[in-house]
Amino acid sequence: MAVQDRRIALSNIGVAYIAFIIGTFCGLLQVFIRNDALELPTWLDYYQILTAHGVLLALIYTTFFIFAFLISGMSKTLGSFGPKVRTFLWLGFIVTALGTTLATAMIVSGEASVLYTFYAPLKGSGWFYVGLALVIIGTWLSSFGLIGHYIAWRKKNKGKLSPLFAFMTISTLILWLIACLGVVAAVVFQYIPWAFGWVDTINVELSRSLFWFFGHPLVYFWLLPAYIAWYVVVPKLVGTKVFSDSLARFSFILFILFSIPVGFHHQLTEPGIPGFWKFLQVVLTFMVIIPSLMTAFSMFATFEISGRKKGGRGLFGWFTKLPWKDIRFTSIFIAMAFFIPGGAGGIINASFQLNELVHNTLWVVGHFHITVGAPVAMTFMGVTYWLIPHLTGRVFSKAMKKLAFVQTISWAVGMILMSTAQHVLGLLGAPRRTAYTGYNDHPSALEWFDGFFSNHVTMAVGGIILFLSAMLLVYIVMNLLFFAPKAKLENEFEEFPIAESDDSRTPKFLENWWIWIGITIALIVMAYAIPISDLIQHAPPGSRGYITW
Ligand code: HAS
Repeated sequence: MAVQDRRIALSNIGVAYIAFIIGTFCGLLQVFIRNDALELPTWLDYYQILTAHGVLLALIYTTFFIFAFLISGMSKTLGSFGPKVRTFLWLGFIVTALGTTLATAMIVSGEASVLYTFYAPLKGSGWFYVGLALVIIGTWLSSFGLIGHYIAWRKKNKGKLSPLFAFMTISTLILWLIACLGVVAAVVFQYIPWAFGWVDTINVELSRSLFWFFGHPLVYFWLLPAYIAWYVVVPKLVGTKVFSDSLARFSFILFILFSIPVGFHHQLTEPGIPGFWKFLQVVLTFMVIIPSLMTAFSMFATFEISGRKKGGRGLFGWFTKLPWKDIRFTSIFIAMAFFIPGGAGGIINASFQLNELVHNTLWVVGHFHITVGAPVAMTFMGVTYWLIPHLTGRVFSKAMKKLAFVQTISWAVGMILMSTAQHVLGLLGAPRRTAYTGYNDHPSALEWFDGFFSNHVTMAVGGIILFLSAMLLVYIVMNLLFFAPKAKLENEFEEFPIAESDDSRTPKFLENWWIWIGITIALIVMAYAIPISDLIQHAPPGSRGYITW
């Protein structure tokens, strides 16, 4: 990889980890506030911290890290970028960073306590939405840069399938660009005019529907780069090839098709959307589970093939032959293990009737901590351990590897404690997004907190362990970025692990993007055209539309 490309990737990683530090600190404050153990100064409130925690970790850490990973992988697999692509990537980075700074300043100053989902009827300063718009524009510029690089590669390699990493990157970016259309429409045509006072009202239900048009595929924008590491990096770490090139590519295509027309599964309890459209989108949600099941199948097959090749016998003997002492593998394996209950929880959420039980409770908070907070975040951590030394040319020393193990295990323990407490409390009825102090007026609600997992101490212990683990990660990141000695010997250089993938039998039409974009648009029109046009036509004139909660 050219030095100039490394610099772009490292700058993205730098901002990702600045957001990570502030975001995790807000998370620590969060558990104390919920436990009534911390009284905030008058200029700071629970919702300010909750918004900063969600925006900085779920939206900003992920986005910058994802681009760092995709930029590195594209430069690695398709060759170094040309000057035009680099200009796009730098511009994208700068605009996203400017947007992040503006949006964070608004949150910290108390002008945008609208939570990371930021939809109406909550209202923030207009500048907060301008900041978000800049974040999206910045990611588009970076996406165009990477897509341009890919197009140039395909022109030079006519008739060839692109390397798996590049194929998966382009799928992720297509998904992202289409998904953003919903939130861009809401921010530009609804939130900004409303927040700056140019119009008096907003159609609340329309704005929420446009948000979730974006909000659900957003979670796959986080997940797919983690899946890239699972499909492309993990087989190399366990000493084998990609299990099936066509399965891997097809699973990513299914994500493009089915991750967008499903946003109503976040709005099942809301009025204004007829049951038929909700039901249709629930069915499509069950379709988007399939590529994850294919991924689970492919991962188990990869592990078994590798373990048996190394002499593992019997039904489960191969399991013991996996490279458990390699932190690059172990961290990602634990991440995968979290996705088994995480995915099962998602299926519960998506089931129309069961959603009634869990919606707007702490269960949902538990769900996203064991999806984005563990499978995705722990994969990014596992990637961090080798990606930074690969980019800086520094040594990932034995001492740091040991610390990385402590970091990984402690993150997993903290996440198990905290998310189990959140799931249990949610089932008992504890609402999400509610400062704990409110419970004092409802003595019967206090009984929720008497359980083994569902007590204050478990949640706080989980939260504290997570924070300590996060600080350990920051220490390792700083070491790998600035302080570790430069690698000199051949075996000290950290590799970018990319497994071989046999595409000789992969059908070429899988890489004909126009087919998949066409079907995606058809599915979106089928799932959204009528309910959205109804929402536009039937919003009571001059009112705020449908008030929901
Ligand atoms: Fe979700 C709410 C449905 C996946 C994130 N989700 C959320 C929210 C977030 C989020 C952030 O239908 C909250 C939004 C808010 O603030 O309001 N979710 C699903 C479904 C899936 C799903 C069906 N979610 C995710 C992923 C996320 C994420 C991934 C982040 C990255 N979710 C919902 C619904 C709601 C929701 C409703 C709304 C709830 C409400 O009412 O508000 C599926 O994609 C899940 C499919 C996954 C699987 C698992 C496959 C397992 C694998 C691991 C294999 C393991 C191996 C290791 C190989 C079927 C691939 C072996 C290890 C051993 C130990 C043996």
